[in-house]
Amino acid sequence: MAPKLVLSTAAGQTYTVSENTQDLASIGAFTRARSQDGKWILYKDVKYNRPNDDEPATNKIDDFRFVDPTDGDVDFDGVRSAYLLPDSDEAAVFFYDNYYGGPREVVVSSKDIFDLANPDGISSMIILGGTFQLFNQPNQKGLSVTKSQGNYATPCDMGMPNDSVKSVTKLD
Ligand SMILES: [Ca+2]
Repeated sequence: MAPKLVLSTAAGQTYTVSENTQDLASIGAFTRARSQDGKWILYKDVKYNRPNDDEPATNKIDDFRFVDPTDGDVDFDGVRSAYLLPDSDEAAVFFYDNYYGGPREVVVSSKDIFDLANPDGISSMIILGGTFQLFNQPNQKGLSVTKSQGNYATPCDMGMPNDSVKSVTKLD
């Protein structure tokens, strides 16, 4: 089955997305979502809660929510962007803002993840499976922590100071 997220307006109009969509606000005012396949993240603002590229967002815990097929219809007032998590139990997703906001990078092995094009660094992550070691220097060097499958919404949850992760490696 292909990933599918069905969005509804308060008036009952629906719109279906099957891939990452950074601007739903220009399409309609969506207040409800249902995943027919795939695990998605809904955001209250466009571009995964970072409407201005140069400004890291000040996301709060209620500015996003996860939705998967077991949730059924989910009320969420203002679905303005949606992200489909990779269908993998081997990957991790690193986010540049708290609470899974902003630009993101999917990592499946060892990689330097700090990107100079971004004005800041990693602030949250989701490990879909396996164990990853995070380093505060490029090329898997420097201070590190090791984390396994789970959702890490803040730098505190990740065990690394904000914006300090520079490289990662997958351990298993
Ligand atoms: Ca950041």
